[in-house]
Amino acid sequence: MMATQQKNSAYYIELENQYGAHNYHPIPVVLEKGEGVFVWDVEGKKYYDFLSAYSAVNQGHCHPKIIEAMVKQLSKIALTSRAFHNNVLGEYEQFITEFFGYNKVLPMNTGVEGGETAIKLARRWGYTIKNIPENQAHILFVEGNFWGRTMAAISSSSDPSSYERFGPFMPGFSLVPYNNLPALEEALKANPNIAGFMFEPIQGEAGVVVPLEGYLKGVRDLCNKYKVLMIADEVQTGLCRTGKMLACDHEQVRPDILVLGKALSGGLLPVSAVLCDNEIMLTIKPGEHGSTYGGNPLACAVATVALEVLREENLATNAEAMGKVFRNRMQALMAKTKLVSEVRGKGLLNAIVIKPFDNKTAWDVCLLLKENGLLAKQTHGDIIRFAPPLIITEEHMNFACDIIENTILSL
Ligand code: IF1
Repeated sequence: MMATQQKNSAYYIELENQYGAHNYHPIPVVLEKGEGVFVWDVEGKKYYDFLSAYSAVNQGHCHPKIIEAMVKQLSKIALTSRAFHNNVLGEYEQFITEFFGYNKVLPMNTGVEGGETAIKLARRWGYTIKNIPENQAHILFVEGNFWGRTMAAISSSSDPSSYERFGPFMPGFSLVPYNNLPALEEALKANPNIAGFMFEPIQGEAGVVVPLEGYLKGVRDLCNKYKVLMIADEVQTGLCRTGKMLACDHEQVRPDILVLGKALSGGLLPVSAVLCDNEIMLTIKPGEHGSTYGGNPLACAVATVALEVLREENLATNAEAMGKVFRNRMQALMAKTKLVSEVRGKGLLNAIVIKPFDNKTAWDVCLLLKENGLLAKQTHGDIIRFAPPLIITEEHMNFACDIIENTILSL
């Protein structure tokens, strides 16, 4: 009798290696269950989830209220396509546009589709309203940006690992330094055909790069001055992650186009949204943009409750408070070790910078954190991003910081 293969972590990792693309290098842990701030692997080991699926699980894993809304809608209808109307989309569109204060929403699925949609809207607005000559519309991005993996997204990237050997690239894109208003103004002054400026209010993938106080306001003023659409990619920073409903709220700035994703569904399915006012949104006519699943009844039902949960549970306030607890603990840790050279972030989007030591790196720290019951992932070599679900309590935040502190001091 063949010994039955024990379905442990090694079994699942080998299957992925054998049959899946090798487009990731995951931390070697195989998750089976998630609830709130915790996840469990197939051996039943429990971990703090300090990545939150890159900020898609702000409300905590499998939030009961969002699951309930999902199951209820699933018992009726999940997908109608936009060839027909349905009884969920309109009420969701009214809800989300009032929630964020815009005239209209264009519903999509992934964050990168949201970015693509925002760029198409900006270009179309450029031709229709700003009278930019056909095919001359230009979009400005910032160095260090990350908004996904499509050809347009990597065409705007400054990271060779994102774009190398995937050319040729989308024309009409160029980069300015992040967090640099004079450089932005110079670029805006130099080209009358710029339709939009797309950026993250805090750069996530770049390693939680927080711009100086006043940058968002400065961008807003320059976009007004040069009649360029301010496009805020809040796919990762939005939905209470940085301690406000939107990261732009820290400076009371209203982008012309707002891109949301990730936690818009509480981590249950891909849901993204692009919000803007009529002058921009109505430049796209019927049949000129869309997607099979965009605005499907299931996504709308889930996103409505996912947004309600953010408000009802005051997750922005909690993110602000727990982020302070985290950064205070990490500042105290910095004083005890030379391995941590910087702590930065806002709300519960934070990162520490690890000084390499006896050829160990941030990756090795993440492996040890996993052994000690906390999951996090490094970015760009020496930076570890820490982003737990926003429901985390002070007690659990301190337990988690104990794990981080003990792990780093053990090195
Ligand atoms: C992966 C990174 C984070 C994003 C911002 C748009 C998108 C993303 C600011 C696109 C997506 C994801 C992609 C995901 C890992 C994660 C990530 F490490 F890749 F860069 F969060 F920092 N704007 N970020 O961060 O949204 O199309 O993925 O829904 O594995 O590639 P998407």
